Amino acid sequence: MSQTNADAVCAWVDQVLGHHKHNSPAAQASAYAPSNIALSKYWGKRETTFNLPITGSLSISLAEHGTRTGLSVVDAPQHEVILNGAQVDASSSFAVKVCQWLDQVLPADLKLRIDTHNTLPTAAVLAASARGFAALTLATNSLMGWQLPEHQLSALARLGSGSASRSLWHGFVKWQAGEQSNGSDSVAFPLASQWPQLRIGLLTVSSQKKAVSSREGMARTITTSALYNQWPQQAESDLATIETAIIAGDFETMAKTAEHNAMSMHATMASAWPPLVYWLPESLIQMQKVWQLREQGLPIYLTMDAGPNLKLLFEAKHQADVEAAFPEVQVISPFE
Ligand code: 2P0
Repeated sequence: MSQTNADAVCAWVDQVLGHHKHNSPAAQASAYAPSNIALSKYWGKRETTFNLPITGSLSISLAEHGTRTGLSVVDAPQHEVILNGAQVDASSSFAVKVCQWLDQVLPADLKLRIDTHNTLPTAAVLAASARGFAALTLATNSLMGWQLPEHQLSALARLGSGSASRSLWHGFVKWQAGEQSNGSDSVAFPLASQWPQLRIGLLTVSSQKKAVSSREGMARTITTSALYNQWPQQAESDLATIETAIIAGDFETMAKTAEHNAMSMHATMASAWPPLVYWLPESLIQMQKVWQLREQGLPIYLTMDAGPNLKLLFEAKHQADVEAAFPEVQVISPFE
């Protein structure tokens, strides 16, 4: 991050927190944030210091599949980061990002112990940064007594990781791209619609850490993929279609558009250089199976993120058929 950009982030944070930046912290605080899966994806930034996206995106949160983060004040020279009970090496990318975020929002002499853990083992295969920075933001808001409005918490979470802006709520959440250079309008908010029959199936192909981070993958795609030129227009159109379909309770349109959106995002990745293919052979086997089942009349769709795992979209009335076809699937009911 250049010094000028870092200064711009500090100036914005100081403006948002005002005199609350120097509040006395509580002894400890804790917060929960769910994982989220984008139905219309975030892939590409117009600015990298504030994590400002080129397009809006829309996600569904995964209920009890998330992260709980506890914070306590420590008398130590550095923050201490604990992940699932184990101390994280201060040089790891996770610890570096967490400490950088904390140093932007806390008084310089305040150091914390950050104890963060997945609430369910399956959460381990879902991207950790979104729920991690959302839980960290909520817990810090509580520890420091900031009492910030939700849109500002969303913007603060975004500084840690773009998709974290969407993980502050349950249900459907929309992150609007915004236009301001300091991101004050690049915030997420929950949609009113509920969809109790909606089911998400996690199909884990691999839980290995990916070789290329989303952050690096997006940058590579934008700079080297000619196909990316068509992405912003499709992404905005898909987002609008999905939002309308959610309001109408139109499963086929919502899920078909989500799958098409994910496949198109992966096409921009594959046409980057060096090519970026997150799929494994087993991913393709499972994808073919989804398409075959759909040909046979089962209304089941898939979405995938920057990794090899599938997320299936279907409704409760087909859960037994989906479980019979994919015995290893983990089914999530986002609204129950
Ligand atoms: C999404 N992904 O909308 C998309 C789909 C991956 C594929 O948000 O650089 O980890 O921290 O802003 O938030 C992953 O991106 O990236 C992501 P940064 P982040 O869910």
